[in-house]
Amino acid sequence: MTTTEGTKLVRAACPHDCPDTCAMLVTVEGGRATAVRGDPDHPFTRGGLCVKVNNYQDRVYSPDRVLHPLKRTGAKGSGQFARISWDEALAEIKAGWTRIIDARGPTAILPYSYLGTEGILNGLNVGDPFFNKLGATISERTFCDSGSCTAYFMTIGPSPGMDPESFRFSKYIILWACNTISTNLHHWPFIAEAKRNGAKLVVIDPIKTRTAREADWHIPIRPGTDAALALGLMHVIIAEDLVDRDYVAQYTTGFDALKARAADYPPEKVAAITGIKAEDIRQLARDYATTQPSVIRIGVAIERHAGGGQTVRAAACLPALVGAWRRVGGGMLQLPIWAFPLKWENLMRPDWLTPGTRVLNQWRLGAALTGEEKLDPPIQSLFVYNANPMIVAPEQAKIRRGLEREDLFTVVSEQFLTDTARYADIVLPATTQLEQFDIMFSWGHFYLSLNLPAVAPLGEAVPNTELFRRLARTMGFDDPQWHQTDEAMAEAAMDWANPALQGISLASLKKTGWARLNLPAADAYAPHAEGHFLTPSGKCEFEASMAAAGNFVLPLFRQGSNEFQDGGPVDKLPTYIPPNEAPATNPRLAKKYPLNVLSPKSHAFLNSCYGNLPQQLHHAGEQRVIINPTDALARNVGQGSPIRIFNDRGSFEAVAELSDTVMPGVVVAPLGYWREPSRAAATVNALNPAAYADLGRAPTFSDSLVEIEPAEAAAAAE
Ligand SMILES: Nc1nc2c(c(=O)[nH]1)N[C@H]1C(S)=C(S)[C@@H](COP(=O)(O)OP(=O)(O)OC[C@H]3O[C@@H](n4cnc5c(=O)[nH]c(N)nc54)[C@H](O)[C@@H]3O)O[C@H]1N2
Ligand SMILES: Nc1nc2c(c(=O)[nH]1)N[C@H]1C(S)=C(S)[C@@H](COP(=O)(O)OP(=O)(O)OC[C@H]3O[C@@H](n4cnc5c(=O)[nH]c(N)nc54)[C@H](O)[C@@H]3O)O[C@H]1N2
Ligand SMILES: [Mo]
Repeated sequence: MTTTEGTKLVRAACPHDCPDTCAMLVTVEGGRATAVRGDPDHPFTRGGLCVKVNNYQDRVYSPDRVLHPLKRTGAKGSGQFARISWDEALAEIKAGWTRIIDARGPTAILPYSYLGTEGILNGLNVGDPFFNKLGATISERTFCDSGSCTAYFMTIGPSPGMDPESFRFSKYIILWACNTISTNLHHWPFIAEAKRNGAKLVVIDPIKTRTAREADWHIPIRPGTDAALALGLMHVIIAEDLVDRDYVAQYTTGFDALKARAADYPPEKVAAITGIKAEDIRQLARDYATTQPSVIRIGVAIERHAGGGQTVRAAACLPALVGAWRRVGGGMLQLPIWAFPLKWENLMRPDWLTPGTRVLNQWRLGAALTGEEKLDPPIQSLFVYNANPMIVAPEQAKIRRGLEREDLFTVVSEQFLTDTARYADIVLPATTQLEQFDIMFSWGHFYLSLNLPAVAPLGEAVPNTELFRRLARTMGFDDPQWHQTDEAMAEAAMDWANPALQGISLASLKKTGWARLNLPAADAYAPHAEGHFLTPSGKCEFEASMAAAGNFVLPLFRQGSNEFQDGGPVDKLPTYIPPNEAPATNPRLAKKYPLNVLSPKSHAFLNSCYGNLPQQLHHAGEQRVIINPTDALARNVGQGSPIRIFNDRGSFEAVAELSDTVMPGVVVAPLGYWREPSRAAATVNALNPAAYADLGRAPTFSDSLVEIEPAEAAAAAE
């Protein structure tokens, strides 16, 4: 862009797995990036970056970056490595994999990845063509919103839903299991503007988060009981005749059946389940139904318990019931990502899948590696990129035991020696966003962005696209796929002829950096004012016709495969499935472990990214667990004192933060701290279960009971 002497400004886009996908401007002086800032002209980013990313250049130039291929020299996990060349690393991989494939076949190899970068080229699907071609076990990646997607598709279909910018026009906003100020910061100004214009903001969350503190009404709820609340709201809306009958008649299916279902959830019963007063449930239902346009923003956290999918089904029925979709600023926001016309088949190459190839869900990593899950052939090699399973996946102790296996050949592509990479046999160096080209969609706004490389790759780091080109060459694959440049891949990744991309091209993006999809403007966008839902019936399906075929996971979360196993029957109507682990449903377990642990996102980390970097660690402080003073007193736990948090799955240590921002019976351990430097070499996922939620194989992180004791007591007892 603008060039003064030796200085240039390069257009980039934040790579992180976050709804905001900020437009960034990178200052480069003498070939070195010296600053990043938000693009002030971008209508969503508006010039600001968050505490995680506003010093991104320090991530790029961190002395801890992995800049060369490494080979393990010490015990697994010791962090002892020696530098080797790329040729040596690739030769090791070829030898290891050839041996394994000859002996046990390619499904003995398991790829494991998620969204270290969200770029369309380097992100979710970058490894799929390679592993599909290789015939490795298919990795089912249901880390985030998979249950929500299945439920949303069953109810509304793959609709972008409301424009996040249209929140300016909302009069009643419900943030449901969503901590916007920490996890979707750039959406906040639109909500704040609505508030200034008189909108009411309600936050439904067991914790009084930064966002809940800004709300007109914070409603604490027992974790995992949200579907009961949604059904209770429907009960009141129907009983008090607050239904938009015309909208329901024209644009929905199954109202009578839904009415009968909702009849089972009178406010008093729902109060006993959720811990919310019956009068408050009535009030919320009346205000939500009558203050139009009203909108529900669901967070990803809403799916993280046994009934997570049906919870999203229930929430997605509410806007149609009250006719909220009729007006700009009304409806629901799940993931606007469905607005981006991608050519997924070019990204994933499902045509290279071998029918019947084994699928392994990523929550099962610990069980698979330890042999608890009987697999034939067993997993002999693990290839991790864009992910840090030791920190983000449940059953941490099992994962560690699995990664310690001497007979497991582990390769990790990383920017840093994470808790996972420390267990690798081979580590491959990965570039950061400032060193690579990518094109970015967003799951929080309607802008397509281009990320141009600002600086040359550091050391011998390579983008993921190049990583898989090299692996393909190593394994003898020579399809045109592996000869494409990144730009050619970007051309092939999008359906440029789609009306949503009219007037937008790679060439135009190179000039502007970003462009709003060709959709109606935010003040005119009411996608379902007259129905047009993207379900089989074209209506909002209270009674989901797709439920008859059972549960499913979107192919994009499973390398393009649409062969789903274990799809049991699904209730056609939204229903309340109680948590697996709660005092009301599992009193025996709750006697031993009375506290429900939540592990939401940290304000200063991005999942586990930045858990090792000084600015963000300084902001976050030591790993702490927030506990209500009543619960703390009963356990002899004082402010700032060291504690042990445990259940039958594992334990970790942290310091106690006493605060009535969490309801009694709930404790909070923010996600993202690294294991190795922690007090007892363990983090919160040591405690969390690998059980699936009801739909889309979503995780059950909010469905986990624990107990807490002073750490001294734990030490004395040993
Ligand atoms: N700062 C920061 N921002 C991020 C991320 C990050 O790590 N850090 N990660 C990004 C990613 S990958 C994602 S998916 C999004 C997630 O963004 P959010 O969906 O906002 O995720 P969380 O912070 O995990 O959870 C939000 C709130 O849900 C509440 N909650 C948990 N269980 C329940 C429940 O059963 N019912 C109700 N009503 N509330 C519940 C938690 O208390 C928490 O305050 O954030 C993205 N943005
Ligand atoms: N307890 C609990 N567990 C959770 C959650 C929770 O709320 N609570 N949230 C879940 C959710 S919503 C999500 S999305 C997942 C996130 O799971 P992950 O996507 O695994 O998240 P990160 O911890 O950020 O790990 C990404 C890794 O990729 C690396 N990386 C970044 N860019 C690149 C690149 O270009 N190339 C390569 N090769 N590597 C790169 C980063 O350094 C980082 O170590 O975690 C899930 N796990
Ligand atoms: Mo996520």
